[in-house]
Amino acid sequence: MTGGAAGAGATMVEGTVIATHGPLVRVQAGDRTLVVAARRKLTWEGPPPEAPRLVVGDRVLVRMEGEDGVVEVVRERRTALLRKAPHGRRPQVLAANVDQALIVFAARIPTPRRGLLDRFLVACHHARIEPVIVMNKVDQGLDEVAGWLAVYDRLGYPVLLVSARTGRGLGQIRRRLVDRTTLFCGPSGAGKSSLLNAVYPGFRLKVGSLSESTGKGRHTTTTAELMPLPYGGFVVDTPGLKEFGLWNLGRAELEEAFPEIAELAPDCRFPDCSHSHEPDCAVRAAVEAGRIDPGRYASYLGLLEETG
Ligand SMILES: Nc1nc2c(ncn2[C@@H]2O[C@H](COP(=O)(O)OP(=O)(O)O)[C@@H](O)[C@H]2O)c(=O)[nH]1
Ligand SMILES: [Mg+2]
Ligand SMILES: [Zn+2]
Repeated sequence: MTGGAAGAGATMVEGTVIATHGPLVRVQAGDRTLVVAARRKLTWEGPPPEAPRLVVGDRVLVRMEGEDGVVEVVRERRTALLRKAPHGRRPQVLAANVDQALIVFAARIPTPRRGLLDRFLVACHHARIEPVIVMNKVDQGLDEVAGWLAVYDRLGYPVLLVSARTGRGLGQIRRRLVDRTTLFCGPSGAGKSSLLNAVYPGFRLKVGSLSESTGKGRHTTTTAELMPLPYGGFVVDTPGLKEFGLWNLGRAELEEAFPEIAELAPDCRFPDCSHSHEPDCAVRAAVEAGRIDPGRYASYLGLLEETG
């Protein structure tokens, strides 16, 4: 680029933020990966975001002059995955524009926990991210989870039965990843890294490291990274599930995230029934009659205590 008037020779490039490093961000624009600065006063399209800081997944416009680029404009976020910061009063955005979450559990080891699954389904609902339940390690047998998988199937959640070890179901995962931004989440040891490596060996993620499975070790980063897929789309592997969501969760939103409860709520005696102790509660009646799964109801009651 030759000199001239300010701005001459500049081009605008659109891309996706795949990592942030302090003042620098890495942006994927087609086949190109750019490392650029972010302008201090960014222009945010759409309504002001809850946390106006660039995060992975943000769609941005970069002004390029030769090799140098500056992020100037951020597109409106379609979705924002929020988490409660450990001591903060403000939410942290973990990733923007995530389309779907693959919630990965192991069929037997480590023991899948209903409470975690339901918590994550609520977080997805809250963030308007489509959840997909992935039961990995089906080579270990399905005896322990068959019952509750049926519950989620009946509620309309997609449930995939897969095995990173035998390759079962990997085609279904691969098809779901194309051209979308997908978050992999689930407890440590469930096989997230194994599944990612199996669907795209180019990731070469470390599998089953002790520090990761014991939690506290080296894996203390809270910033996610987006990994571009060769067939279009991005995936993001995340640290533990407990880090997530339930920011500013109100009682009405909690109820909405449990379709089988929301459906019966109008039949309760009190319009503001919490379905925990009130008389003439249609939800409790349905639990007692076996029409609402007791595990789901237990998850609801647990989360009810976290609502503000
Ligand atoms: N039997 C079996 N083991 C698996 C499968 N997928 C992963 N594993 C094992 O489970 C352990 C944890 O896997 P990893 O991918 O690190 O889990 P992550 O913590 O969720 O990323 C490793 O020892 C893997 O070899 C599977 O489909 N079947
Ligand atoms: Mg992992
Ligand atoms: Zn009720």
